[in-house]
Amino acid sequence: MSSLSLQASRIRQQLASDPHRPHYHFLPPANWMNDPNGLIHWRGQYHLFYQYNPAAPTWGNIHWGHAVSDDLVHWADLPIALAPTPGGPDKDGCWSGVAIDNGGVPTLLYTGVSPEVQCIATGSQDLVTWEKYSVNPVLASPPDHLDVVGFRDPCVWQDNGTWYMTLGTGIRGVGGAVLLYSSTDLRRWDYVSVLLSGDKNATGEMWECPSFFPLGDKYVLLISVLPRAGTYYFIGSFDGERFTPEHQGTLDFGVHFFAPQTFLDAAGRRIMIGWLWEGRSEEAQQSAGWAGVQSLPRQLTLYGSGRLGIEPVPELRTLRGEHSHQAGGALSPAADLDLRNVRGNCLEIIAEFEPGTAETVGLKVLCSPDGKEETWITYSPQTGQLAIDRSRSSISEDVHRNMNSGEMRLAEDETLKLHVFLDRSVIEIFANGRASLSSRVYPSRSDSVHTKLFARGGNANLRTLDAWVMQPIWK
Ligand code: DQQ
Repeated sequence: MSSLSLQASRIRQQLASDPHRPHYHFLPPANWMNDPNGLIHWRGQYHLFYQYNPAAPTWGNIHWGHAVSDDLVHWADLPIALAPTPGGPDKDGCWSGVAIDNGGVPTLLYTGVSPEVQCIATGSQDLVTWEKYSVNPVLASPPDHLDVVGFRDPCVWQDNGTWYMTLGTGIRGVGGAVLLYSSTDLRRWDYVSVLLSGDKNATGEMWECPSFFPLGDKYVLLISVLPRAGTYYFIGSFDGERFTPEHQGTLDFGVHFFAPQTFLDAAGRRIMIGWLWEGRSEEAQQSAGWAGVQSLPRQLTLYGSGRLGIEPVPELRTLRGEHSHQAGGALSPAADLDLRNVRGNCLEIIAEFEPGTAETVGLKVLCSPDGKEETWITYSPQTGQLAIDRSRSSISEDVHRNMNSGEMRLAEDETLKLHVFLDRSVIEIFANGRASLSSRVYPSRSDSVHTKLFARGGNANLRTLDAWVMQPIWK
């Protein structure tokens, strides 16, 4: 083991007893992490770079952290990939960007601050050592004719020998937007167009971290909205200059999922990872010594008439430990069904319900025996709302309690299939392969490990439920 990984694993060990620290989601050994960056499947390994403050569990002093994985599940820490260069165009931070394969030369494009400019760095074949281009920045300012707020977060791809780059921005007074550039050599960039812009009253003043890619016979644009209010997707067509959305939706119904990036793996899967930010006070983050987690990798697909499918990658099954199965049965408002064999705070649960006449049906997780702490995952068949209710998740004063929800309608006779991952302070919920809701909760009691099923306002039916205790990804 190298001295770096020894040191990282020591720090991980020290923090491992923190009851809120996830066991099978990626996070750095300590301190602050935000956006995933530079996701790439390179020479058979998955690389994850990330926005990182190595000095404190608060945002600022932004470097690129780096981790590598053989299987998308277990990660090993690598040295910091990018650090601000004093006096350089990234002196105040190396902000978000991507990793690309430029004819065999690993290349990073990222935003240096301040002001926000685009920079480039090339790497060694193991992606561990990076050299910044001596004449950075490669793009110093937005087009003169646009009055923009923000100019950052390159997403770069090659098509027919031409490189394209999108940047997140906002047209002042109008709303969030994505700018499109092109280049033949990654170093000289020409402005092409406003790829898409939005209305500030509907989708915010600024769009961060645009991710633009083909999926099936369509194009997909992901954006993260500022002021921070979640992530949206658009599905549509692209004519080389403009993107015309045909369908749009909320990418994740929980507000904690932000700044996702995607990449294509060698098998041609479009895989997405997003940052799950904390839902507790800065003081609590300071005393924990860490903040920020990456979501589980999710595969994006197109289904039906151009809708977005979203599911956790199957590789996660390798973490499954002790299994329990619950046979089907009736659920009624008279009594919740306490799943005596499904206890813990590191679990995967797959449950299928017939909603019947119930107004709401779902699971209560991380429940204390006396019910003082519990988190409700609910579905309302009449309104199609999938929600998480965190109002009673913790008796601590210090946590976010608001409810998050989004609409996912079931077809007639379609059952509700919930796929839930609990990892201490992280909850990721997938529904029917086409909706996700990620959240953060901080139960304060060590006995908040019970799982129950409920129906309210009518009767529902559980078809079947399987649960597994999930293994940690670090030893
Ligand atoms: N985080 C980065 C920016 C990006 C924002 C800075 C999104 O590049 O716009 O840490 O969370």
